[in-house]
This record gives sequence, C-alpha cells and structure tokens, in this order.
Amino acid sequence: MTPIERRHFLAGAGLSLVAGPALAAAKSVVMPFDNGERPLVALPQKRPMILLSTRPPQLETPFAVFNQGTLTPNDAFFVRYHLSGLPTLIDPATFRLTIGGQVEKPLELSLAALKRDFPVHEVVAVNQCSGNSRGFFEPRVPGGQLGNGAMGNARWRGVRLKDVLEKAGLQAGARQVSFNGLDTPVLEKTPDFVKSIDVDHALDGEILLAFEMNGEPLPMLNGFPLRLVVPGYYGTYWVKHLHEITVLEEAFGGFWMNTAYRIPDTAGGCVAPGTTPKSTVPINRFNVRSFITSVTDGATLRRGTAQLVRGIAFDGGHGISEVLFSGDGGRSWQAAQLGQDLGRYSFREWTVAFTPQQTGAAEWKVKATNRLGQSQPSEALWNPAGYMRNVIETVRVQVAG
Ligand SMILES: Nc1nc2c(c(=O)[nH]1)N[C@H]1C(S)=C(S)[C@@H](COP(=O)(O)O)O[C@H]1N2
Ligand SMILES: [Mo]
Repeated sequence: MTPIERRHFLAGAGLSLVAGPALAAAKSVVMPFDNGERPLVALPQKRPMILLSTRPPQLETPFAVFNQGTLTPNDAFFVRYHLSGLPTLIDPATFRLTIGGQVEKPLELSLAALKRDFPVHEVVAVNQCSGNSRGFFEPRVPGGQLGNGAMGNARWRGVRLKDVLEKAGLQAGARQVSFNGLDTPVLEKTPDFVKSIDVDHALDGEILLAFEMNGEPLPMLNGFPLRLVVPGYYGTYWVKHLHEITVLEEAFGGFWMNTAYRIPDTAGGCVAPGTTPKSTVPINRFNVRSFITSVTDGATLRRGTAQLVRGIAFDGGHGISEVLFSGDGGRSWQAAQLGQDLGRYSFREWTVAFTPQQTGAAEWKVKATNRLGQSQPSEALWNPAGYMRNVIETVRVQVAG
C-alpha cells in the first residue's frame, strides 16, 4: 500500500470507529450469560465481529471461526484496547522505534532498518486476553463481559527483542524493560498503557518485535506497524503500535503493572469466590485450556451415528501432551487424537470419533494436559478481576433417537 492509499484507509478507519448509525442496523449475537446481547460490527480490515465497546474498540472473535482452522484469520482476530486515543495515521516510512534508558547506545530504528539489520524469525503463538471468558464468572465480576472469543492463534514474523536489546547493549544493573505504544489516553488522569517484563525474560530469545501476522502486515487494530509478541503470556504484554522500549534500573511502577493485570499470589491465581486476595503478582503465563469447536450448545445429534468431534487446546508454552473427551458428562473419558504440531505456543487441534449411544440430553466435555502434567479444574476458579478462566468446558447437546 502506498502512503497515500494508507492515508485514505486510515481516514476511513477514523470514521468507522465512531459510526453510531451502523451499529443500530447491525445484526446481533447473544452470549450465554445475562446482558449478553452484542452487535456484530465490521471495523476496518475486519469481518463482522462481536462488538464489546466502540471507544476504545473491542471486538471478540465469533466462536465458529475456531473450527475453521488452527490459525485465526487476521480479519477475524480479536481486538482489545484500553485507551481511546488510537493512532489514526501511521506512515511506515517515517515510523521509528526507539530503544533507550539504561543502554550503552540508544537506538532509533526504522522498519526498514529492523528488517535489514536483524535476523527475521517466526513463531506460531496464541494471543489471549487475561479476561477471556470473564462473562462466565460466578459471582459476576466487573470488566469487559467477554465470551470465549478474546483469543486467537497466528503466525507472527519479526525480529527478536533480544537481538535489538543486545545491539543497544544493556548497562550493568538493568532490571526491567518497558514497552509503550502510540495509543494515548483521552483524559489527563488516565495512565498511558505501558507494560514491563524482567530483563531475563526480555533476553530469553522468545519475544518478537513482530511486523507480520499470517503473512501480512499487522492489521491496524492489531498493532500496525509493529507489536510485541510474548509467546505463552497473556495479551496484556503484547504491546501494539510499539514505538518506545526503555531499559530500567528498577521494576517499572506504572498503573498497568502495579494496579491492573494482577492475580492473587496463590496456586492457580484464585481466591474463594467473592473474597479479596491478600497479595497479588503481575499476571504471567497462560494456564491450560481446551475447547470443543465442532459442536455448539444446543446442537441435536442422532443416536448411533458416528461423530468426528473436533477442537483446540493450548497452554503457556510447555506443549499439550493429552486431550481427553467425555460424551457422558465426565463419567468416562477417551483420548483424542492430536493434530499437526505447529509449536508449543500454538493452538493444537484435536479430534475424536464418538458415537452417541443414549438418547436425551448429554454433556460433552474436554480436558487437556500439558507436558508438565498441568490440567484443567472441573470447578471454575475465581478471582476478582475475572482473569485466567480455564474450567473444563461443557457443551450441552440433544441426542435424538
Ligand atoms: N498499545 C496497546 N497495546 C496493547 C493494548 C492496548 O490497550 N494498547 N492492550 C493489550 C491487551 S490487554 C491485549 S489482550 C492485547 C490484544 O491484542 P489484539 O488487540 O491484537 O487482539 O493487546 C495488548 N496490547
Ligand atoms: Mo487483555
């Protein structure tokens, strides 16, 4: 796209993001929890998606998309922002990424320099919002009432954060690295969205500064022209429109690390429902999750007819080792077949052949285990921010005679 075309596109983006009348005419979907009605809206570069909020734009992926392939198409990938001051015009030719703070040599890199001066790497990795599935929390908790569509799996391409930091040279005593994007608060008191990670993590070679997603430039709403990809970690760290990296002597003290995105400092990051944690830590790696994608709640199936049940499983990067399926509400389980391995950070497809033998209502369940032996709880864990839901999922079906 030439700069002029891009300018046009972004002008369009600015208009569509505030399009009120279009919303009124939109079709809607109903999530299976109270106040779950949401319009389906197409924002720039996106197909019709489940709209959670317009300012800032927040879109959820319609769940059927997860049954159509292991990679989530760019135009169906969820969108989450905290600040409404979105960049509306980014010229890839003049865009610069700065690396400063406790470094030997501060850098200011163009996209062309990033691509030219550093080796390019790829990773297939799941991006999942901490609050994915928050709408299912009981008791309910404040925050975006999301279904299960605030996640997606993509092939990310970019350069390693490690390589860029090593070129700048970390000073002795460097402790954390912070990341800032081009989006800004619209109110003076709202803290800018800045995230940080420890230096050891920043240098482990896993994290990418990504400029491509599934073989295309990043969609505007997913962080064009550059975003952080932190495989295995919740989406909050995956800073979009990344333009400023700062190496710090101290742990970063900003709102989005010290107040928001914290979980109880307990095994499983949970507390008794309705209670307040005594101490908290920053949210970090995904727990284990799995979903049935080929059959949805309320489906009717025929007794004695073989079904190829399909779904996805993933974890924080140890890799899925086993998926079990139950067609009888968890009384008996059978092993599913794992599909192609796209790497330990990717969705892993699974399939299982199952023939319903009894008529009436049935509960189908799926449970995954990772290579560390971590699995999923049969009762939902709870925390006040509604993060990290990973209960064994249940789909309710009807078996006809
Ligand atoms: N610049 C910027 N980056 C951001 C955010 C944001 O508000 N601003 N939100 C984060 C959160 S909480 C999530 S879940 C992911 C979502 O990535 P996506 O919008 O590409 O799906 O972006 C992260 N990166
Ligand atoms: Mo998030």
